[in-house]
Amino acid sequence: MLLDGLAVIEAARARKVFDSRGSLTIEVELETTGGYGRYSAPAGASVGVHEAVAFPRGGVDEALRLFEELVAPKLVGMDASDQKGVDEALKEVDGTPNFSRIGGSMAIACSIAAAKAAASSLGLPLYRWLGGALATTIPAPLGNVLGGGKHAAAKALDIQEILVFPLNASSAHVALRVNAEVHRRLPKRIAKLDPTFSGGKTDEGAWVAKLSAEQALGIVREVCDEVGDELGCKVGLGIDVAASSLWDESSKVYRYAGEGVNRTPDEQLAFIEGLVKDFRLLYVEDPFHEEDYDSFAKLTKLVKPCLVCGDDLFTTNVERLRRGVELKAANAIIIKPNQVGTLTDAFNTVSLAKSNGFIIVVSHRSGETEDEALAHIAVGFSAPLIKTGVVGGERIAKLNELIRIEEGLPSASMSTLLLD
Ligand code: 2PG
Ligand code: MG
Repeated sequence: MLLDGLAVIEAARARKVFDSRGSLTIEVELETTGGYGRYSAPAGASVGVHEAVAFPRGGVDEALRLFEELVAPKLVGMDASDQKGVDEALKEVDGTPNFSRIGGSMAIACSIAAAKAAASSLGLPLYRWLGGALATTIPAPLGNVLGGGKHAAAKALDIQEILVFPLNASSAHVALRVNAEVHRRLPKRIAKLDPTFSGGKTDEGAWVAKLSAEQALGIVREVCDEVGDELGCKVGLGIDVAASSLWDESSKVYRYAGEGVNRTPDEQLAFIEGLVKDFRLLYVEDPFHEEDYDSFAKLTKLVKPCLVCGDDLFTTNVERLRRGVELKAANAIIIKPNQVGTLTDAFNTVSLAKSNGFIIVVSHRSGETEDEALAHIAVGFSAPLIKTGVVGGERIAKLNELIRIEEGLPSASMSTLLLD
């Protein structure tokens, strides 16, 4: 939809800002005739090899130089409401298959800033601009409460994230409260099992403790059941193994350094299947490394109705998802717009996922900015789940936005899932 000249980009600016890890990132702002949009790019730590390259050689400074030289002149004069056109222009300027010239961070900052500028030009909230009348579902928050892997500074849990999510919350407010309560009650339980626990947190605000996977899942399961009973809401439990970070390609084993255990792919399959059964897991992300579609398929078949979700496996990439659909390698997919660099590409992947019955999980990165747009993207894409942590300003920015979106949307209903 073109907005009668209201969304013509009149000025484009980019600058260096900081993310939640204190690392440099790119922020872009676009001024249109009748509106304005700004977005700053997040960054991963456990990065999939098939993701868009975050920055060109030469880093943030080179990205900024290319913005001035190539990107801004191309964007100025375009219509921000022509999202496809803007995203194609970014690809054209870049000229590589993975944004290695201008950087995926620059690309996604421009792409989402354009969507925000278009929404603002038309006087619409971003979720409405992206999703139209269909955008009525508030996603359930999937939040990381206990973690380790590449998100912890010290040796901790080998599995990157233990995640909780409300299954039948009556409102966004209740949903957020459920996750916050689980997070709040964990330290006491952790301290009983790990005397060295001193309240440390991962990059995403999850507690860091020296526990085995079974110990960690045991206490989180207990707390989920307790909080669920008190707040009248069933609480689902899940994990993000981020198994590519554990995989040792030369010896073909998963190395659990914290536990001092190595697992072959078959042992890994049996281990994860056991965790799903023992702890009633309803969500398992990246249980195998990013090339092992076959093991993903075996697990998906074995643990139904548990969601088996591909993050590094798919990297929000439509071709990798197509292969996953053919091989029945998963039944859920993480959608991280910065993995592909444009909203259009993320949307194309979402469409393929939905038409094949995959659950989409719109997700933050471990290095985040204070931007709230992810909440709008999740609602706009009608995602049943949004993965964006539980605590910390950059996580809360998205979570609180869900409360505001719900308030402004009389037809809103909270997503409920996996109740049968
Ligand atoms: C993940 C993410 C977010 P990162 O693996 O799902 O939790 O981590 O941004 O480091 O890839
Ligand atoms: Mg992941």
